[in-house]
Amino acid sequence: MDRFIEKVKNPLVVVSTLKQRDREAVVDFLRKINAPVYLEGVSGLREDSRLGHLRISYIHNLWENSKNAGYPIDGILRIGGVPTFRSWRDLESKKNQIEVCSVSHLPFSGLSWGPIIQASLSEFLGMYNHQKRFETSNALEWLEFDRACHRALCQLLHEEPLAEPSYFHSLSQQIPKNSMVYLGNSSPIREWDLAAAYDDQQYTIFASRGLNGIDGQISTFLGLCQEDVENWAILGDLTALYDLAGPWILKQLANIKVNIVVVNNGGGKIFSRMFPHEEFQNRHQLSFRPIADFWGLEYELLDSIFRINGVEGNRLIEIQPDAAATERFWQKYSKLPEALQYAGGKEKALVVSKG
Ligand SMILES: Cc1ncc(C[n+]2csc(CCOP(=O)(O)OP(=O)(O)O)c2C)c(N)n1
Repeated sequence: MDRFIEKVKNPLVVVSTLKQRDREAVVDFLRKINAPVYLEGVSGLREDSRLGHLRISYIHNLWENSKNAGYPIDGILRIGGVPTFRSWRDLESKKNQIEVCSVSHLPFSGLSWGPIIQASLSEFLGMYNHQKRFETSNALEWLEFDRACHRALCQLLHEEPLAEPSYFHSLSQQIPKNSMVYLGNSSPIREWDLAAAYDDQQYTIFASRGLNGIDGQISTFLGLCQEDVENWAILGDLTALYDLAGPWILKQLANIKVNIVVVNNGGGKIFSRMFPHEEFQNRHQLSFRPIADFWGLEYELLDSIFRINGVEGNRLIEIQPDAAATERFWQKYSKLPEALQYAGGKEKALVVSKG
C-alpha cells in the first residue's frame, strides 16, 4: 500500500462490496486521499454525497477518456470485494503498465497478479491517517468531463425510456426507501451501477459475487430477505430460469414481502456483445406468468413506462425491454463524449443525437 501510494500519480480508487461496519472508515479514507473514485452499488456508498466531488460514473473507455482529460490512470486501488466494474478485467492484460493494489476483507484477488492485503478495512484504513493526499487539480478536467457525461446519460435515459437501462433508472426511483435490493446476473448488477439514480434511497444492496454462477440466485435472495423492509430481486431471465424451484420456501417465510423482478430480454443478452453466434444467448420467447401462477405470486408485466404499485402479497414483475430501444441506447451511450462535443475539458454543448 505504501509503495502504491508513493509510486502512483493518477490513481483511481474502485470500491466494491463492503461490510456495513467498514463504510465510515472507507469514506474517511477516500476523503483523505482525495483521489477520483468509482463506487459500485454494492459498496453502499454509491449515492453518498460526501464523496460526490470525487465520484466517477462514466466508465466506458475509461483508460482513453481519463487520458484525454489529462489524467492518464497509472494505478487502481481496489477496496472491498472483487469489482464487477468492466475495466477491472482489462487489468489482466495490463501487468507492468499499471499499479494495482487490493485491500479487502476477503482473500480473493480477482486478478492473476497484483498484491492483495486482507484485513479488517476499518482497522487497516484507519491506520492511514497521514498518508499522501492526491492533488485533485490533476483530475479536475476528468471529473468535469464525467459530470457532463452523467448529465448526457440522464438525457439519454429520458429519450429512450423503453431501453433496458432506463428500466433500471425507473426501478431505482420507485423501489421504496430502505428496501433490500438484490442485484443478480448477469447484466442487472452492471446496469444498476450505470443507470440507477443517485438519490440516497438508503437501500441495502446485495449481489452474489465470487464464482459468478447464475444458479441459485432466487434462493440466495430469499435467504437474505428481512422482515421489516421490502425485499427486491432484479434478475436476468436465464438467471431466474436456473432457479425455478427457488420460491418453494416462500410459504415458510410468512412475514416477508418479496418482489422478484425478471428482466426478460429473451435470453442471455450479455453474450450478444461477446459472441457472433446467437446460440450462445439461448434465445427464447417464454413468459414468466405461469411461473408466478405456479408459486402463487402476483404477476405484473411491464413492457412500457411503468409505475410500481403497492401490492399486498409477494409478486413477480416481468420487464420486457424494447430490443430496438436498448440497441439505440447502447449505440448512443458509447458515443456520449462525442455528443458532448467535448473539447479541452469544457462542455461546449450538450447535444445527444436523436435517431
Ligand atoms: C451455473 C452457470 N451456468 C452458466 C453460466 C454462464 N452464464 C453467464 S451469464 C449467462 C447468461 C445470463 O443470462 P440472463 O440471466 O438472461 O442475463 P442477461 O445476460 O440477459 O442480462 C450464462 C449462461 C454461469 N455463469 N453460471
